[in-house]
Amino acid sequence: MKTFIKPQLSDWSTLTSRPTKETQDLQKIVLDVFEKIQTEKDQAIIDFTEKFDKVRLVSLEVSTEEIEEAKSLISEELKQAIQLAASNIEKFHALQREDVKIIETTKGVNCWRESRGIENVGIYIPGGTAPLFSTVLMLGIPAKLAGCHNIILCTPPNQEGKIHPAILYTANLIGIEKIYKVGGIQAIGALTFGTETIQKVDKIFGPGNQYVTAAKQVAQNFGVAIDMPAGPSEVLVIADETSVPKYVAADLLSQAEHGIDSQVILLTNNEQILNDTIAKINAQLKVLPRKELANKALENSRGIVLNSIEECITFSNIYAPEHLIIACETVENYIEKIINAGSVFLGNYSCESAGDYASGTNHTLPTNGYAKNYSGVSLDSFIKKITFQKLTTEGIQNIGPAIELMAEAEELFAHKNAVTLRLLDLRSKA
Ligand code: HSO
Ligand code: ZN
Repeated sequence: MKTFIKPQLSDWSTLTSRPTKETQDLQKIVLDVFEKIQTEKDQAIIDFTEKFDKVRLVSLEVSTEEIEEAKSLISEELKQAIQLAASNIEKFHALQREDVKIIETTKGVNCWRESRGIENVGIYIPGGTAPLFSTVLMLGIPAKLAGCHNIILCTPPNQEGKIHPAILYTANLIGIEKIYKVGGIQAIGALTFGTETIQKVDKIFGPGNQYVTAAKQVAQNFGVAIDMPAGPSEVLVIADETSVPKYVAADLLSQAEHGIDSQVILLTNNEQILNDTIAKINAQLKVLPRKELANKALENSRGIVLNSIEECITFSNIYAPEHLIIACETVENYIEKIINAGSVFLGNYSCESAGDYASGTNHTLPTNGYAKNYSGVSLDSFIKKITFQKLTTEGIQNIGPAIELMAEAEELFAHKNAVTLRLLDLRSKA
């Protein structure tokens, strides 16, 4: 971790920047895979899975026997932990439902909005170094609550053609019935165009590597929506003399262990806290199984001493972190000053892991500065809101003349006529 003591304001733009990464232009690769999927469908999926995942599948769909086997492979303790997390995530997201509110904008003119679940949604769960079954909860539970009709889960198989049992157990627990063994670009292609087995969807959710990210971007050109632009995971911790350095170190490392491109930032008004935290990071790092990954991530990371906690918040608002931890005992004064952050953790006991797994909030959050203009995944991500209106005779009489005038001024006479014809009828009836 690079350290900076009271840097000049002129250095802030560099200090709040993300590490620049050479991103390969993957568009061409994605388009080639997509084209083959459009013409050869399931066969293309099976061939790409053999090429990229090194396994020739007989069936793309996960069978009930495989689900049953997965259930038998998960310990009772882990099942209960997943159930606790699921229950909290459900409680938090169920609260996001909104009542229909009807407003009579003018006498006889009633307007309201109603929510409808997006009919077909795709959930992508990466395989690879960590089987993120917690993400199944974070995406599947709001999708279910929103009333999405078809929830399609895609996740890559290992070389034995299997899916991690915790992913299958979790998906089954929350009632996801359509699970397919497909990952990478080919998964996003299948969800975008549909195949004989895998249904086309309207919106694709979930994290993934650079291929998945590129494929989700391209999928948008084919009429599919995506959850949000993706980038490496990040945390910014603000600490003062009331913080506990070993907790701060553990929180920074929990984000650093996600991958070599993760970024962690420590801001403090106290140089001693910075030094103590770095010492704790070094000690804790030694025994982490993913220490190589975490160490690489720390090379991109910064520990910065600023003049005050207020200044730390200002810095954080410019950086717009995915996760913001304010590890100070008195945090209430700072809450309203937070403008840009994906999810905020307050005090010494609110570790990011709580939100990653089990407190109830969603862990699919905007990275890479997108917390300035995007929210994390919520129930809203899985619904559309449709506006309704009903005008009575009194309603059209009340606002009709204004509409006629406006339509005429825009030189749209058919618009004007739609009102005039009705008003004439009403006048003749009167
Ligand atoms: N911190 C990750 C989510 C996660 N952590 C899943 C553990 N499992 C991105 O917000
Ligand atoms: Zn995490």
